[in-house]
Amino acid sequence: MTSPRSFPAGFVWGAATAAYQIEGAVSEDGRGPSIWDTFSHTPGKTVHGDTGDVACDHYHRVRSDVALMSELGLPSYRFSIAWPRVLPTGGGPVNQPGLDFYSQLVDMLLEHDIEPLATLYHWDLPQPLQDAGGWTVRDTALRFAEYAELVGRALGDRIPTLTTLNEPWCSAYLGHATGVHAPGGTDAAAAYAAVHHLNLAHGLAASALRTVLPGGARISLTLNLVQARPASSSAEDVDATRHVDGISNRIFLDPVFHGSYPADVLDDLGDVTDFGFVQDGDLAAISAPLDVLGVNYYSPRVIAAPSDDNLASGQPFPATSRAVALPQPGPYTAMGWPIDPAGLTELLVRLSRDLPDVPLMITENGAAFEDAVSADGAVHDDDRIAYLRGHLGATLDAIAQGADVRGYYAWSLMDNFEWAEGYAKRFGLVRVDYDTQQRIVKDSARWYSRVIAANALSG
Ligand code: IFM
Repeated sequence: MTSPRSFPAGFVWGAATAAYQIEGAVSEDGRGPSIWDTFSHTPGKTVHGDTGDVACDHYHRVRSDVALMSELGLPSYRFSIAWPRVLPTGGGPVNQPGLDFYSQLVDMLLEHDIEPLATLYHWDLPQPLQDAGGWTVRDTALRFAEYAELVGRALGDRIPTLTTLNEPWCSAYLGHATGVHAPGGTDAAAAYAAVHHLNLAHGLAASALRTVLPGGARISLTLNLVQARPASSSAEDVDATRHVDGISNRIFLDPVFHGSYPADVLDDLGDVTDFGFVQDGDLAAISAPLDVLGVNYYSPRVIAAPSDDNLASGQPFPATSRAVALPQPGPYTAMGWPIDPAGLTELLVRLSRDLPDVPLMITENGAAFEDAVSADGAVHDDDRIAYLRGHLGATLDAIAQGADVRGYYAWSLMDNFEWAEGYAKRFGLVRVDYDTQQRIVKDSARWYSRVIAANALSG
C-alpha cells in the first residue's frame, strides 16, 4: 500500500449527465421536439430503436435523484438544460414550466449544498431550427445567444458556472459528416459550416451571458479534444496527425483563444470548403473572454495517412479523407474504446503548455462496462473503479507536471440513453433498471464517494 495522493485544496468533484439522456417527459409541460427526438424515432438510427422518450424518467424523479447525489456526497452536479424545454421552437416566447423545472432543480441542488454546473447545449437542438438549416446556418448561432441570455438572466444568480456548448466536435462531425448522430447529415462541407456556427454560437452566447451574469460567475466551453498520436514516425503519419489535431482541436481552440482559424487547417480544407461562412467580426466574437475550459476525455487515437492496408483495418477519420484512425491494443471498455489514462495526462499537459492562463476542468471521464446485478443485489463494477482510479491518477500526474486542473466530473451519474447506442451501454455510477426505474448504487459510486471525502486517491 503506497501513501494516498492528494488533490489540490478546493478541487471540485462531481458527476455529469445531459438532458436528453436522462429526463424523458419529451412531450410534457410544453417541451418542443428536438433533433434527437426526430433522429431516435427514425428507424435504424439507434440500437434497438431506443429513444429518449422515457430515459431515466429524471423529469419526474428529480427530487429523489438529487437526494441520491447528496447521499453519495457529491459536491457538484453537471447537467444540461434542454433548449426545446425552455424555448420549444428555438426562439419566441419562453415556456415557463420548462424554465421552472431547471430553476427548481438548481434550488434543490443548493438546498443539498451541491454546486450546479449547467450546460446550455448538449445536442438537443429545437427541431424548428433544424428545419431552417440547423448548425449549417448562421441564424442558429444568433438564436442560441438569445436563449443563453434568457437562461443567464433567469438562473445565472444561482449557477456559478455556465457552459455554452458540450462537445461541438460531435455536433458538427458526427451530426453532419458521418451521420451517426442527429441530424444525420453526411456532407463534410456542411460539417465545417456547422463547426463555424457552433464556434460563433459559443462566442455570442459568452458575450451575452457576461452582460447578465453576476460578477464572479464563470463562463466555460466543453470540448472533447482528440489526443492524437502518430502511428509511426513517417512524415506521412506525422502529417496526418497534425491534420487531425487541426480539424479536431485547433479548429475550436484557436478561434476561441487566439481569434483565428489555423492557417494549416484552412489550407488542408481548400478542396472541401472555402470558409466563406466566416464573416467580418466573427472571430472577434468567438474569442470573447472565457473563464474555464472543460475537457472531456475517454481515450486517445492513433492516426495514420490513408493506405490500402490501413483503410481495410482502420476507420476513416470523420470529415476528412486524409487520415485514418487505427485499431489500438486493449484493454477496452464496452464501447470498444481503449483504456489509456496516459492520454489524459498528455492532453492536460499539452493544454496547460499551449494555454498557460486557462484553468481546466475535466467535465467528463468514465466508462461503459457490461455491468450485472449480482445475487446480492449489488453491482460489483471493479472494472469501472479501475478505470476511474487510473484516470484520476493520470489527472494527478498532469497536475504534478504543472497543469491547472480545477476539478473532475465522472460520466455519468447514472446509466442513460447513450445516443446511437441507445440503452445498450451503461456508463453510470448508479445503475438504472429501465423497466422499474429503480436506482442501484454501484460499487464504483461508493468508491468515488470515498475518494471525494478524502480528496485523495488511496494507494
Ligand atoms: O454520453 C456521452 C455524452 O453525452 C457526451 N460525451 C461522451 C459520452 C459517452 O459517449
